[in-house]
Amino acid sequence: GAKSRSSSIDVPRNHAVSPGRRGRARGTNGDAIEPPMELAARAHVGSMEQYRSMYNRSIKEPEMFWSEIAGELRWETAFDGVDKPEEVLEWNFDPSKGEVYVKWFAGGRTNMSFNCLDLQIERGLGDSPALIFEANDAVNSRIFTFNELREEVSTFSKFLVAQGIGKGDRVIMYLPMIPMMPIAMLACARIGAVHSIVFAGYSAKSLAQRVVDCQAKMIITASASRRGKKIIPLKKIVDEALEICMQNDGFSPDRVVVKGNADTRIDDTPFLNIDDVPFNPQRDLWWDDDISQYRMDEKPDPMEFIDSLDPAFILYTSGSTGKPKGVVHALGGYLVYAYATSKFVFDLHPGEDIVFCTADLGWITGHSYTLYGPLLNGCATVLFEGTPTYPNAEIWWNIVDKHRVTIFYTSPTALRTLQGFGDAPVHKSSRATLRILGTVGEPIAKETWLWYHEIIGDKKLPIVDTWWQTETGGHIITPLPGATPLKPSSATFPFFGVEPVLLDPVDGHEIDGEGEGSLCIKRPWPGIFMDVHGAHERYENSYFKVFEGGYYASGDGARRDADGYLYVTGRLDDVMNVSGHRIGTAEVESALVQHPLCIEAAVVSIGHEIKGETIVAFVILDPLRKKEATQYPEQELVFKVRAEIGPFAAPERVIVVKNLPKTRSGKIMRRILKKIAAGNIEDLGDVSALADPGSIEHCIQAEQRAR
Ligand code: 6R9
Repeated sequence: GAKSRSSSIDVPRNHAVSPGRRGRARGTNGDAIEPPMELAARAHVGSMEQYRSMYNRSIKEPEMFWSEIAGELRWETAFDGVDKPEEVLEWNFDPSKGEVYVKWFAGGRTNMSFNCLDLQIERGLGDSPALIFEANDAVNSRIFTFNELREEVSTFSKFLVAQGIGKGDRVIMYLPMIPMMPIAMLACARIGAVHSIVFAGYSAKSLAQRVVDCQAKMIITASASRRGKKIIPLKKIVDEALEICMQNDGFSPDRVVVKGNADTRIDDTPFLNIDDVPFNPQRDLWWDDDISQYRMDEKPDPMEFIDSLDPAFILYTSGSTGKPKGVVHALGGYLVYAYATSKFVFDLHPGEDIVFCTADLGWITGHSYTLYGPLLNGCATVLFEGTPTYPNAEIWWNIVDKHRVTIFYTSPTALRTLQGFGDAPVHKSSRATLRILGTVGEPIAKETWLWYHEIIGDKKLPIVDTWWQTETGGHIITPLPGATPLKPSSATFPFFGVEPVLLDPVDGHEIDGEGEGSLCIKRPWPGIFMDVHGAHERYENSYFKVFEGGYYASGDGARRDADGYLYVTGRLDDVMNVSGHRIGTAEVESALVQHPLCIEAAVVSIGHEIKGETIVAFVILDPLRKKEATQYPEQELVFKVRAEIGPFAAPERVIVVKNLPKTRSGKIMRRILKKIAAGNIEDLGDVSALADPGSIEHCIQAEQRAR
């Protein structure tokens, strides 16, 4: 459709407050909270003026802007464009003009592991802490300096090479948050192998699907994971997954490497007897038995510089169709963007800051901000194996005090959980070393934002509400802690190089000024993903063909206020967000209908106090199978979803119905089911498209009966 392509940049120009002054700002920006003065004085970006001028340059001269930042890292071979800046970035976002592609820093050769470790050691940080491991049970804590971490990584990369893993080979990790995970990730990066982390809460079937999709040559796992008082037998799940791979696809990875974990009793914790871990000597290796011989190995370190456009990793994420997408990030762009966003958004100073990002390494937040971003900036990162409420709700704040954490980054869902325990557990800690708080994963309600600010931050600390996605590699819309006046629940303004627009969902025109629309991005930033693994048409269809004219469509909606502040409101498509986990309605529906009892399913999410959203499934049972059914088909269907996807995707309620509200063309009207599930039946909106109006009354009654 026709659209105005204004080149205006949505950053408020009339911001009347000088940086560093706290309290009330003048102008329309009434209640915005100014950055703390001491922070602004030392920050990489210390005022809105500085942000604006850097931002404008990043849009006018992106090649120069990003070349300079890339130059702060090590390139074995310089990327093209040192003399001709226009070669730094080549791209096309518009499928009507040809294939969609983005190429940053082509011709350059670099290495993630080298930049995270060797470069920092060269700069004199060898004896500084790099990885601070806090176990589920505190007696198992351990700190690795940059030197020590490089030693571990180098040893493990020698092992990988000896196992026949090389550049481009895919390695899946299904591991708890223990040091072996970052060590294995950095070792893969060191030799150019492509890691794909599968969050250890996924089921055997989900793991199998990913193993086959990326044709993994090796799987690295642990005997078990320990989460609070729970033991999860990971190796057993891996064996189940590989059984499924063999049966369905005749595929098997060459090797499974197993790290012994949770095999000792600590106080009254449960543990896993090592003899109970299934082990296949033809295929499996114990990490602890086989690594030691490489420690003393005289062979040279296998570190290899690789092309900027080679894949750094694959990470699977949910979309609006049933099959998860393997998001592929290119090395050069991802490296530069993880580095730059960490530097500016967390205001990192090498050798000084200590980052505690609570995200599991199985999610993108863990990749970019638990591991790579802090190390690339010469900062220590905290790796916490446990949960926020074990042994009690003080644990995170104890870790903050114990390790003198300066940057704390978590999700609204975790904050809501802790808020439920009241303020007392927080007040037992000082949190005096903290400088910056961050949030990510879902919209943060004003109430939670204020609790974070007042109780955790003692009203002194800025909160960076960072909006971004697996696909974007790093922060996209976010405050800068030393510059941006904050408004609760607003992710504020775009990061450098990002040009966001709000598009009208109906005709696709750009909405300028105050308004609400579909959040899209007009041009590439270095962290943008380069493909969907093995499915380039999905890359184009899901992200670049949603609107005409060459836009990256995020799938989220957003609102812009009169001061230009952006508020991300949530997904516009069929993707749900449960406790910060992305889950497609189609994924859950396809799990449900795989149960012989279920012939049709419609899944929606409704608001939930702690989880943000929770899942409700409407199902039609097979009348012919009713007799063989158990007494509790609803429960069986919940188990089915747990087994197919993982416990975090289980519906909170399953409601049995005889028919579903559909349009005449057969599309399920989830909008109506959502209201029925939430008990919101006064105003169901426009129901004129319904094929059978009686289905609504039927579903309402079924919902009420099921309560
Ligand atoms: C980084 C990450 C991405 C989806 C995204 C959006 C939601 C993330 C948010 C946010 C509002 C924020 N989301 N951060 N919504 N405010 N600050 O979470 O990646 O797992 O791919 O999820 O999460 O809906 O589209 P991912």
